[in-house]
Amino acid sequence: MKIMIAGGDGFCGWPTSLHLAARGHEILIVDNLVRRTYDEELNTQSLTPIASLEERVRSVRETTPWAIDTLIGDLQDYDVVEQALRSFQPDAIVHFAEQRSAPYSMMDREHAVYTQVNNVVGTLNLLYGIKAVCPDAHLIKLGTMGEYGTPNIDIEEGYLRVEHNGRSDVLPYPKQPFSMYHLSKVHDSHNIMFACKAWGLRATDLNQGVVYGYQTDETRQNPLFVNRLDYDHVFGTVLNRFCAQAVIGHDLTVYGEGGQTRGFLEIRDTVRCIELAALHPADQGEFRVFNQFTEQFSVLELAKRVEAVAQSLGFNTKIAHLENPRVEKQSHYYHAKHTKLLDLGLEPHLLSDTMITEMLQEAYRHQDRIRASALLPTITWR
Ligand code: UPG
Repeated sequence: MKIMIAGGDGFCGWPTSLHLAARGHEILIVDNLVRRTYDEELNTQSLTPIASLEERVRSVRETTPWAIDTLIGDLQDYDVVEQALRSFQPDAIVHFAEQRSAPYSMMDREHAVYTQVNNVVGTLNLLYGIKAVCPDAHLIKLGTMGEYGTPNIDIEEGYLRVEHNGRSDVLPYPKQPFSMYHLSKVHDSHNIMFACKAWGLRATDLNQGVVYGYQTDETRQNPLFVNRLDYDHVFGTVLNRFCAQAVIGHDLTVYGEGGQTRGFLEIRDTVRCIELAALHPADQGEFRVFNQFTEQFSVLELAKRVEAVAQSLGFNTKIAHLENPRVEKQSHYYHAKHTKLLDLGLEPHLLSDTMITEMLQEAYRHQDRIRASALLPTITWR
């Protein structure tokens, strides 16, 4: 297949590009490299040293038979979108090209507006571009489990059967997102659903949980393929942050009680889920939703797992309960369905102590790159 990967330079996009290329698909990465600019703005950096996109793709060409091309551009510019789609004529478009940090979106008005405009306009341009250029192509959009929030009932995969005043219908599952960022994904979901209905496009919204890990079989193959690993309070996801904190003797930063429960998955499952969605496209006119995670944990459970493994390796690791900078329930019911990707053949890599050990060892190897000032949360929701 010809697969365009918008956001192919990022944390999920780069390993997905490699994974799909290694399986013989022809890849076009479209990316404006802004993820690297956020690091400069926030005075932080990936824990792992990463090559530039140019170096990454050059070394793919020199050392593998994989086909990856790049186009540097911003999806907010419709000409870029149309040019990419016309020249490449993709069968599928994977869309990661969004500002994906909740804290970043909550910094102030400017960052909230940037996040929502960037995300919503980029997706709208893609939808119009697909309609104009390749209406048969399958849009695979990264959504988030954070669209649903934490309702006191089971979370379904996208849709809920509702009985009301003696009638019943299957309706989009109610959305109670956690941040201005998560809201942008809700807006996207509505726009994509409408485009499928009105124009007959085909789309899959992958409501992904919190990702941990950073290496895949392909990123391990060459030091220039290594993926980024964020540990800072803005872009680092919680388990990866705990591993970085442990190796420099920093307390594990549990926000509040730590009863916040979320769906999680390892990055090796992220790339496989995208592949499964691409291999089994949505029907023409269908807006399909999959919940993309493999296990659920509370934040405190994860902290205890990391604490135990780190202590067994000789680190002096402790858990600290910080005042929660976010507005979120800290003790709640959580049960989210996630069977559709399993039905397509996903074989999950569940969280293991071996995995945590590898993460700690890797973080320890690069500990001199950790900026302690980037660890404590300074952005509040209030
Ligand atoms: N948390 C802590 N301590 C930390 C960091 C986070 O207690 O040091 C808590 C946080 O309050 C939240 C949970 O951990 O309850 C998860 O937070 P985090 O790992 O930052 O993930 P999200 O903010 O949910 O966002 C990530 C991705 C986003 C994606 C989402 C999927 O950044 O792009 O949509 O996971 O759920």
